[in-house]
Amino acid sequence: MRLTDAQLAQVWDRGFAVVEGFLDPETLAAAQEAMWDYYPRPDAYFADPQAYPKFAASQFAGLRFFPYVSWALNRLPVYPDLVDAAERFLETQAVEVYKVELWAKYAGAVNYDQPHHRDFGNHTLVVPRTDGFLPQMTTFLLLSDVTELDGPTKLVPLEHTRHLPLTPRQLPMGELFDKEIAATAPAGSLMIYKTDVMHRGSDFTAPGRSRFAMLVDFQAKGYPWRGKMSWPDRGEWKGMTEAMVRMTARERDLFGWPPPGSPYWNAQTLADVAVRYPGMDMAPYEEGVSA
Ligand SMILES: O=C(O)CCC(=O)C(=O)O
Repeated sequence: MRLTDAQLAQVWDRGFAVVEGFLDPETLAAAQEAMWDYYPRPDAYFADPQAYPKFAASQFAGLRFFPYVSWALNRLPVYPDLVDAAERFLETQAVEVYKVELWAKYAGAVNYDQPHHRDFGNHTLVVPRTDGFLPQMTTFLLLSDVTELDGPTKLVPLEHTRHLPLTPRQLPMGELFDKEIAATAPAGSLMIYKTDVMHRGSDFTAPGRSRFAMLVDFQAKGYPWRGKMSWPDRGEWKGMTEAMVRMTARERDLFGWPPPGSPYWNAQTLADVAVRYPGMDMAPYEEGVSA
């Protein structure tokens, strides 16, 4: 679903927006099925939580990082309406994906409650500009229904925090809990928020519940003090070759791949990249390259 201008304006004004019905049903169903390559289905987990001790190691033990073994997951970060939202929010076509995480949480594995914090600490070496120049766009694609019982993200509208200094990024536990809004929404919804927004993970409030989401973050290209993941570092991870082959030239560009017309492309690189990525359509990169 294409975001409306009003929804994007809400991210600016309030700091976050929740868009229900964002993913189309086919994309959502395929991604949900593909998650079980990484995680136990809730029935299996809750039948014997002791069989999955790794989820008890920390709140972050359920994180799995891009790329994934299936296209059904790898295509989510380049979902056209998500890229469209990023281009419009960041006000440039020169955008990049700088983080992709899949996150599973299971009730009782660990206490998922967090204090309110701003995310910029590990998204930039400096601080966000408070006038909105060069924002980053952080998102959660909900892959399971998130009710009040399911550990929803809780966010504080900017009107309550604009006066607070950017540092320290974290408030004492309990502070601003009276101002927070729970991002409850059905599977397939999108939550967008800015990196200066106070928010927190919350714990499940009933047993036998689970929460699954993919977090995809975007920024304008060209500012090396910002970022989180290095895609070349994951070049040999399972799934990366298929992901790059199946993406369009535009979608690869979101991961830093040289675009059509880049001086990188010559007869040698066209031939050798085709060998590294069997099946890739190299035609977009051939223009202007002499044989
Ligand atoms: O999982 C969530 O709902 C939010 C987590 C969060 O804010 C964090 O770990 O920084």
